[in-house]
Amino acid sequence: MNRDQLERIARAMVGKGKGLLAADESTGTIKKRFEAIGIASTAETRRDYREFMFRTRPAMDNHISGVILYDETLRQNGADGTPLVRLIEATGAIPGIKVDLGAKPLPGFPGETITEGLDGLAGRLKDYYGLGARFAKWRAVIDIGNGIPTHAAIVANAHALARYAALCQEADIVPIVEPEVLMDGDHSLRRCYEVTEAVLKTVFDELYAQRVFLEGIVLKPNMVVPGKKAPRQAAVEEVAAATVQVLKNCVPTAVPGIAFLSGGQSDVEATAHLDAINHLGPLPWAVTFSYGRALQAAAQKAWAGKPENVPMAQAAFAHRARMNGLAALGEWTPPLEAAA
Ligand code: 5MM
Repeated sequence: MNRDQLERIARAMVGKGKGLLAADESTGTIKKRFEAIGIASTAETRRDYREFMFRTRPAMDNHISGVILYDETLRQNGADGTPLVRLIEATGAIPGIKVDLGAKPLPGFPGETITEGLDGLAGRLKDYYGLGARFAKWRAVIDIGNGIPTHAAIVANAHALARYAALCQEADIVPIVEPEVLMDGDHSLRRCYEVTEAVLKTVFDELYAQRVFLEGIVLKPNMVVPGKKAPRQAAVEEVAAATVQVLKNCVPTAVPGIAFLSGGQSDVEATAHLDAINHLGPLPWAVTFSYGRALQAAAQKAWAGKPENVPMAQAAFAHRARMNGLAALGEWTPPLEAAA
């Protein structure tokens, strides 16, 4: 394990005013996203879509520190034959790879899942390093509902995250540790806080037990928000305060950075929350974004699968990248959205 390299890459992933583009939708997920804009999901349309994002400059250079890819994309060439990984590297961003094989039903625990993918992972990581990946991602999914999450599901998922992280570091790949507490349902902000706290504490216990080098990871958590169907939604400042409090209670300062998922928040909400969190500093870690939907939704809509729409779609992507880059610095303001 090369600790210096791991720490250097982890720090670069959360570098000042930059964040991660989560473009690692599995084939099933991207199909759903494409259906919503009325286009077929083929290897070629997936390639065209991702290629125009990676070619969006200077937004990629200025605001994106790394890109999380799906296996297919890591191996794909652009329309002119240039490997997509090289396009990403040319912007100064670091290529990364999603290595989990998805959340599957947890036997004996109805409504709960366990993320799979540990079998053979050491070999896959070696191949991914050879293909240019310098960080990886594994997402555990914790749902809030009647009687869930159970302690058993939290422990099983945290243990898998820690085993994955240890395997990544052995391969000189920085693990993004992503325990996502979903914002589906009607639970309160308080309930999200309690579950997030239990999950993060268990995750760090397991990382410690598996001897994971904390300086060489990036944490990708949810923010503390009420469920989407909760009767009372929270103010931006409430979300920021609760999120910072739970992180301060659970995340060791050895961790260089925290890069949030957007989890179904609207584009502007995700930006406003990140900005408000960064107003509560100084924080002991760099705090930025690792957004999928909140960075891509506007660009997907503008593109709609039509080559003539690419410049408009690139402008939409560049705008969200810039807004979130500013939020990572605590320098975003609502009027900047209108100035788009
Ligand atoms: C981009 O979506 C990622 C992959 O999802 P699937 O494995 O379900 O296809 C997802 O893990 C994503 O990286 C995170 O949830 C963050 O994305 P959001 O949209 O929540 O910011």
